[in-house]
Amino acid sequence: MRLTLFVCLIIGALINYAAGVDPTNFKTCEQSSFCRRSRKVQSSGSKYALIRGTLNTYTDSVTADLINKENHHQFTMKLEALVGSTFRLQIDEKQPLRPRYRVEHALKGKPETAQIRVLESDELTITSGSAKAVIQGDPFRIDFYENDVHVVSVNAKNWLYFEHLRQKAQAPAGEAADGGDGAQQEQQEQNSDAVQSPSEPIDEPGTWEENFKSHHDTKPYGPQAVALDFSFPAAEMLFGIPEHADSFALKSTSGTDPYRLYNLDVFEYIVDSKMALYGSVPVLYGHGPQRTAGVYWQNAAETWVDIYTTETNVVSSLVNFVSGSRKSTPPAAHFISESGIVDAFIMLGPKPIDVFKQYAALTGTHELPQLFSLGYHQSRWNYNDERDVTSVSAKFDEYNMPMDTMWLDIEYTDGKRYFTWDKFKFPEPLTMIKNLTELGRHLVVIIDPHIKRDNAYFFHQDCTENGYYVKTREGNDYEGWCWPGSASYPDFFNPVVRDYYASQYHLSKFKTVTEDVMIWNDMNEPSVFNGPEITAPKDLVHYGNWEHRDVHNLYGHMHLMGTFAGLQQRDPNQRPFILSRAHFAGSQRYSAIWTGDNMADWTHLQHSTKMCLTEAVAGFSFCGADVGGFFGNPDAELLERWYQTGAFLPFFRAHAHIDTKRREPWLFPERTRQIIKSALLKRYSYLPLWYTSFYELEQTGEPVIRPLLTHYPLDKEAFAIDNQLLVQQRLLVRPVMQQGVSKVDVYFPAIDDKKNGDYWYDVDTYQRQERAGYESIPVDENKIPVWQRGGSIVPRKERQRRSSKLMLNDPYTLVICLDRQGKAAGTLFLDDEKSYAYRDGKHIYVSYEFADNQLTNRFIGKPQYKSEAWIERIIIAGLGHVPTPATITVNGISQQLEVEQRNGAIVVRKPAVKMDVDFALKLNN
Ligand code: NBV
Repeated sequence: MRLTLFVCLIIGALINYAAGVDPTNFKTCEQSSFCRRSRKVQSSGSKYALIRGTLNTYTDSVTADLINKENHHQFTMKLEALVGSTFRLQIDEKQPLRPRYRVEHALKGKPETAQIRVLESDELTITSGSAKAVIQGDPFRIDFYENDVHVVSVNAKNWLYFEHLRQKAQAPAGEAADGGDGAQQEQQEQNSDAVQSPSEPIDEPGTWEENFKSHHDTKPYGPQAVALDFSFPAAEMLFGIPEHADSFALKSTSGTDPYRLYNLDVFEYIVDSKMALYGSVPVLYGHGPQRTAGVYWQNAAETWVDIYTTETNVVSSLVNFVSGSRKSTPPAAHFISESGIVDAFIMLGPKPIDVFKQYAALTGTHELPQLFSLGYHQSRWNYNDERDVTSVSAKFDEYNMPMDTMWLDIEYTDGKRYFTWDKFKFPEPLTMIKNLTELGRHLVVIIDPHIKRDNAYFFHQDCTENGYYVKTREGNDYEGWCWPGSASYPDFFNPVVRDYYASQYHLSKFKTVTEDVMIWNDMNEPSVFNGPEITAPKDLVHYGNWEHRDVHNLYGHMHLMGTFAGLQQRDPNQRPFILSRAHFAGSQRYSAIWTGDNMADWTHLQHSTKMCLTEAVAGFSFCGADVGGFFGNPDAELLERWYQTGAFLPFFRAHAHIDTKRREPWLFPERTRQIIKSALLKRYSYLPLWYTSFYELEQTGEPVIRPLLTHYPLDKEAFAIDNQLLVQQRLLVRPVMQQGVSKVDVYFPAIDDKKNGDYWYDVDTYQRQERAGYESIPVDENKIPVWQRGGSIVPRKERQRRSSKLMLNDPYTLVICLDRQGKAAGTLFLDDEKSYAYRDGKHIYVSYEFADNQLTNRFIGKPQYKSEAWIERIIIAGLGHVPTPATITVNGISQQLEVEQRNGAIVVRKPAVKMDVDFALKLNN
């Protein structure tokens, strides 16, 4: 019986995978009763006011009580100032029937608070540095200012909505308490009092229990939604709230469903969609030419976000037109969550980079990854056995293509029992791993969170005996279906379970790997084949007696915490590499992410840059998409273009579904092989830039890849561009992502409103673009359109190796592209590429500057890492003359160097200066 069910589920799953997403497997806002209820407020407004005389003022915060004027329920409101122009607003019930869930573990620590000054008049004005909040009592509203410019309003639309916990008044009308689909429900709604205020307790269908398809949600605590609106008066567009397969600029949700944040395993997801995907990061930004601000809505329950954009607001434009007013309704977002409290961080900018850093100050950054993880990863579901792994690795050598990491998907395990190996296919994993390691390569193995319910499996025994699994309402171990068949799910919210889980990664336990084997955590939304919306039921119970409903979007995050701790404990001096599918705010501290099960078509390729740009501004710089597309078989052209695009996204991995044709590069004709090889080599030549960028991300919170608006905030044309990206402020990348094109339109952004642009140098030819605006750029099949910004210096390594590890001591090339003033600057970071020694200063961090025909270096901190590397070549573009010779001075001794011309640049050959030495290189006029 069980076996039949399992086979049906697997077949069902595979059919689903083959047939594409079935949207009816996932709820719409209408089918989600809290979303429906909370959204209704948009037409009627709500009535919350501060209660006079309840104000308390502290050195860094104010508190006051709030009342719902319709039902008289009371709430506490706390507004706290944080360092770095950020406020935190928390609203909770004053006396809830039971505590409401407050998100833990997303912030990197307790945020540092800042002193405030309070001025009480009709309104309450709270100032902290250049940040100011003005609280209005009735109706409750807060306006936030940065340097006296109004940037964010809270509750300006009066959509605050807080369902207080209450006793169920009476049994819900009829048995059909159904929040799901069906005419019956609609009828019941029509019968209900149409003018009834949505802030009154109403027992409409779905309030106290809810059905979706065959699933029943018992909702033991009843309705408990929270919702609030945020307006951005200085903004013209909104972006953020990954993960959606949609454009970078958020679209209006008028007439559509809101964007949904609910970690889900969506098969063959569709693009241009607001449907939820694997990750949920509730951070949203509003950007306009003068100001950028953001809101981090810290809530881990299912969340929907309605978006109001300026452009689509036809009514307000008409009103403005008629009244002659130039003011339009500012863009706004309405966050709606199923449970928890209001916990919102309002980040006031003023510039895009400031607000990204403010968010990073709250939730942290990825730590400096090991260099190998920035190289190229070769994966598929599955490499079948040891021979397969070894021979794929050998083929990369045979074809002289660099590759750093081989991946093993679920089939390496013994019957999907994680931490075990299939002994027939992989009889000698340690030997296989050693062979890879000796070649300078790594192995990553998958470890999913579902645990096979097999009494002979040690992990299941331990979890059962110790009560480590997530529980049903009745207190039993929850049992769902996933790859192993019947499976249970460790409750990673329990610190004891996390410790246990972490210890499984220790080599004393997981004996068949080495400390160099890294981890891929998949299916951690969690994915449950027979669960509602392919995930866990909301009425499951976690550690601390919290419902799954409260914490759903954090499950993967807690899983990652366990894995990260395990890898750090396994080898305290090696930086862990983890790839995760599910993620929440703060998961970037533990893992890289990828965009899940995309498809081998051009629109999915196009969405790889859109999605990773959004992830990057939400903290996840370490983002990539399956190169080639997971489902389906890419033709040669698509595969080539996908490699070229992937080479300029931070996480660069080819991966494919088990049913796809093998697609390792050598299986394609010579021409394709060459194109892929040159994309790989290009990636490896830029590793020093990627590495330095990740170091700087960790130090400053500045994303590695960035949307154009980051550095061109004034240029409205650039705001929504998401087929181009910046790598720091140094490269502009516009991958070719359309079929059969011989040219692409590239937008060179303007630095001011007079349409002046930076200089941009084509990295292959050094041909210079001097004006802002669109240019049509010819592209052949080999071309990856990439420019280096005039004014920047980029470190590269140009020797071809089998893997990044073998490049450790290879010499550097510095590429200097001059700006209009003949100047340039840039940094380089290097260390042992693997350990935490850099945190004790064992690194070289150097800033190069070019001005007045002279290149100099300056060390940031004392260089304390002994590197064998040296500078082999200096390329200077934009000089306008060929200076022969150049003179280098090291330790007071000068030497003349050869200079030659290469394309539009000059090359100074063999300065041969070590990386930790001061030097000056003078060019003749
Ligand atoms: O483990 C198998 C796959 C994996 O290859 C893919 O990358 C994940 O996103 N996994 C999902 C489970 C099933 C996918 C159909």
